[in-house]
Parts: sequence; C-alpha cells; structure tokens
Amino acid sequence: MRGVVPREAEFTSRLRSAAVAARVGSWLGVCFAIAFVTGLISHYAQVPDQPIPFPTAPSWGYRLTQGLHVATGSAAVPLLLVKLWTVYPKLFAPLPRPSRRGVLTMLERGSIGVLVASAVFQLATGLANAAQWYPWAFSFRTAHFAVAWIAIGALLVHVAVKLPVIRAAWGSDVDSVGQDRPSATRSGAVSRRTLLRGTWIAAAAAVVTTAGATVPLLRKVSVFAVRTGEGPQGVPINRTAQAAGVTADDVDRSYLLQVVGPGGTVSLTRDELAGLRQRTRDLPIACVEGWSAGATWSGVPIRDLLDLVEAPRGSDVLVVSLQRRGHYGRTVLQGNFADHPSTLLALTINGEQLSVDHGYPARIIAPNRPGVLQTKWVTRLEVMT
Ligand SMILES: Nc1nc2c(c(=O)[nH]1)N[C@H]1C(S)=C(S)[C@@H](COP(=O)(O)O)O[C@H]1N2
Ligand SMILES: [Mo]
Repeated sequence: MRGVVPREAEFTSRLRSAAVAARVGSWLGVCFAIAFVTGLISHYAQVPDQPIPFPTAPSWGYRLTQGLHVATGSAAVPLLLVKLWTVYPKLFAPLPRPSRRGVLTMLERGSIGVLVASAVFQLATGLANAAQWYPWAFSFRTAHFAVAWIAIGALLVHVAVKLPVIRAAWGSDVDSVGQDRPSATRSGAVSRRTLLRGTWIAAAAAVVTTAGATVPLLRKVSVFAVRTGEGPQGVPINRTAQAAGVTADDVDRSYLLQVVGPGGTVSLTRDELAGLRQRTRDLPIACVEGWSAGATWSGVPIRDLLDLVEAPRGSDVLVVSLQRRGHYGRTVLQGNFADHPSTLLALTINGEQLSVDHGYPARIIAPNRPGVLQTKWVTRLEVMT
C-alpha cells in the first residue's frame, strides 16, 4: 500500500536521471556563478568607502553586469525547478545506517538542503526586489549578499561531491541508463531530449520576457519586465518626488544648492547653476533591479563645483537630497567619480528640464554607477575629509 510519504523506489520515471540532472545542473551552476560575480560587483559598487576605487569606465559597465545579474537570476528559476523535479525522489531515500559512510551521506544531504534553501531564497528575494515588493523586515541587500556566500559555498561542495557523476553523465549519451537510480526503469512521458529542450526554451523565455527592461530590442516581448525601460522624458521613474516626500515648496524659487568645502560654503540658485559652464553626456541610469535606460544629460561638472570651494582632487563628497522619506537621501560620491569629467550635477534630461520626479532642480549622473547612487533632488554637496 502507498503511504502518505512516498518511498524513493516508487519514483520510476527515467526522466529523473543523473543524465538530465547533470545537464540542467551545469547550466544552473553557470547562471549562479555569473549571478554571484555580478552580484559582488554590484555590492562593491555600493560600498561607500572603497579600498580599491570602483572604476568609472566603461560608462555602461554597471548596466551590463547588473543586466546580466538579473537575466541569469531569471533563467535560473526554470532551471532550478526542473533540477529539483529530477532529483527530489532522493529526498525520500532511506536514511543511512550509522557508520562512517553514513555520516558522510548525511553531511552531503545536509549540504544539499543548505544549497536548495539558499538558492530558493536568492531567487525569491531577487525577483521580489526587482518587483519592488518587500514582504520582509530584513535589509534586502545585506541578506541577499550574505546568503549569496552560503549558496556559492554549498554549490562548490555539491559540485565537488558530484564531480564523478557529472563527468560520467556528460561523457555518455543523454539516454544512457548507466547512472540511473535502480527504480528508474519506466520511460517518461516525453524523451529526455524533449525535456531538456523544453527546459532550455523555458530558461530563454524567462530571459527574453524580463530582459526588455535593459535591452531596448526586447521591450515588446518583455511582458514580465517590471520596468519597461521607458518612461517620462525617456527614462522610467524609480521613486517619485511624492514618495520621497519632496514637496513643491522644496523645489520652488527658494531652492539653493550648497557646496561645502575647505574654502568655505557657496550657495547657488538654480538660475545660477544654469549660468555656469554646462556639459552634455550620454549616460545610462542602471538600476540594481535590472532595468536600465540611456539618456542625454546636461548640467554642471561636479568638479567645477568642487573647485569653487577649493576641494582637493580625490575628495569624497557627501551628496544630500531634499528627500525626507526612505533610503538613498544621502550618498557618497567617491573621489574618482567626483573628479571624472562626465560626472554632472544634471539640470536637463534628453534636452528638457528635469521633471520633478527625475530629480528637479538637480541630480547626480555619473558613469558606471548603480542607479541607487544617482541621487535626485540634490541640495548639498559636502566635501569629506
Ligand atoms: N534622492 C533619491 N535619489 C534617487 C533615488 C531615491 O530614492 N532618492 N532612487 C535612485 C534609484 S534606485 C534609481 S534607479 C534612480 C532612478 O532615477 P529615475 O527615477 O530618474 O529614473 O534614481 C536614484 N536616485
Ligand atoms: Mo534603482
């Protein structure tokens, strides 16, 4: 009689095989490796105090790495589901007898438990973050970063333990039964090749339906992209002025930009800012959530403003926004960014005065910089010593 909990031997489909698991698992491993490396890059880019300065070039670098991060994370969702489906009968395998080998088996199973839990956590929190949905109390960035190390560690252990199986599976035909569980004797509803083909298509579809947030050519098919890469003045709006608590009074004619440095404090009205030497640059806004959009910006080079207060070259600058609610109202512009000729206090976007939601009266735009640090509604630049 069948119990409530199945036994491993009751799973008889040949689709659930090492041949399939190793192939899907390898691509899943590639996705996790790319997501891990690009995630580290994104994390480091947001560290205020960088021992090695995050580079300002190429200007599209962060757009590429963060686009890859979200694309590989999206592709990993169907890959992980298929992978888990092919191997989950092992969950019901009998517990090993207490012995040296048994302890090793338990450790190995434990590491798989950690791997599955951390992988599911990373994909679930990543997707929720991209959708700007935070049904949790912890800091997304801290938790996603910490669990990334757990996931990649458990993945390395898993690959090391399974290397003989992985090699045997890749070395033989996909239909070979050499690595099968003893009970996997029934041919599946479809062939292994068809299952794999379906999996690759699902992974590709996951990328195509989300990557339009970064790749303009894909916009029309990207039905799951949270941001389309389009918006007022050609760029999506991440947080509106209202959401940030920036009022009409804040941005009226009484607005002043204060620049504070060793040479004193300089206050400038918006008209005075517009009267300074302006520079125009094509630079993308690249959000950590995966969407990005290029735009043409013009405004005052930050370095010119720093010169007004005799800031030494290489000085980090604290950027303070008019924002009253939420994060990112105060950010650090590292010295190499502050000095870069393309880093602007932008007054216009795509030839128009910034709309208040895009950061009017003035905002930061710098090359190769995460969107979260492209601070809007800037009211104060403070040279840090
Ligand atoms: N003051 C402030 N600036 C901010 C933000 C914010 O919440 N407050 N959001 C940032 C984020 S996460 C992104 S992606 C960009 C988006 O700029 P946009 O809304 O003009 O497209 O603004 C950045 N600047
Ligand atoms: Mo963002």
